[in-house]
Amino acid sequence: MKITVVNVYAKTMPMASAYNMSSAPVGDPSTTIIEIITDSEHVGWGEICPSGPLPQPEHAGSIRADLELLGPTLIGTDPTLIGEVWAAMTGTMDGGIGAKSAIDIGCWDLLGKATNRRVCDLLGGPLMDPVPTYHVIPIGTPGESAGLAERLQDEGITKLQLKAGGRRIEDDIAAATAVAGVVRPGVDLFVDANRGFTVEQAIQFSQACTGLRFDMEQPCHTYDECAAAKSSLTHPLLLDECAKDLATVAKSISSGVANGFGMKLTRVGGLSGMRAIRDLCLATHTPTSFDDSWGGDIIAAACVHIGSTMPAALSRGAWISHPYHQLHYDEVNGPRIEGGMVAIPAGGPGLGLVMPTGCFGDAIASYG
Ligand code: 0XW
Ligand code: MG
Repeated sequence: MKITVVNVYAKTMPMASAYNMSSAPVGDPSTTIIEIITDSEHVGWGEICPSGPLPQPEHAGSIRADLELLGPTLIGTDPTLIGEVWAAMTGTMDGGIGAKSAIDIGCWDLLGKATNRRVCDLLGGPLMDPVPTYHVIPIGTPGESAGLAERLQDEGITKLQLKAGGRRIEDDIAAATAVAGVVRPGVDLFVDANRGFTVEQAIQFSQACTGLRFDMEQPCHTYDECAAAKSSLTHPLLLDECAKDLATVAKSISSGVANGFGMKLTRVGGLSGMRAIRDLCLATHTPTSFDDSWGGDIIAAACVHIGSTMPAALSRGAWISHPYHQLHYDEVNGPRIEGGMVAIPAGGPGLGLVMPTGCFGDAIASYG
């Protein structure tokens, strides 16, 4: 199989409900869709959608600029030889991990279609189907947050992420206390400041909430700041944004800094990079989630496929943004939350999605 054309599409994802976090509210993100056309009957789909230009280094414009370099490089390569595709990409540019990750996802989709296997099967096989997910409680008042936590648990959600940061620490302490007070047995709670706390604030927050059952996710901006806070925290520490690569993940585990991860596929190399982190977490009994920043059915399907291959005891869930935009590309097979769980897309091999013709309009760029 050879890649003949790479098409790039842009699609705005209007918000269906408010979603704010310490760096900024999420406002109608623009997703980038990659269509990989080959000299066979198979087409592969990849996607990356930052939630905005503040919560992570990459944004729609930088990703599309990276694809201007990477797209031509892919022409003539065999997408089912994913290591060779990565060699071609890393031989083209040092950066661009987001665009490279989205291309990686499209290649796994094609490998599945070429071998008539689902992506989860190619990754070792699903240990769960459906897969647990977690739901975000945006930054709000204690009453709003506790009320949403109650409703979500009534809907079967068993993992809750409370957003924090970007306001008075007392307000975050009050919200966390209110939510922790309504979390039921068997439900996991974690408080994600998205890098919004200083070291001092992280320590103050944790010590003020001592005795409340939750994990703290990415409280401070950098790895070093989180490491500095760690010994003074009275809660397990999860790393997300600063866990930029396998080396950092390995270091954070071996040093005892990280008790788990919130992991985004397109920060670490797509399904290929996430597979390596999954395997390291398996080997060290370290829980991780399988997420991305935002996006539609394609990135959601990738998260659910690889999330299904993690034993439940080490799974922090596969997060999808569907509840906040309510959009599907594939109305039949697109991932959705039912009873706190997401089923593996069953539309066929690869990612299991059937993309309607022309569903993304005209390409904004085409290579090949
Ligand atoms: C909940 N997420 C995976 C989606 C949003 O982009 C924020 C992110 C996180 O946990 O940081
Ligand atoms: Mg996070």
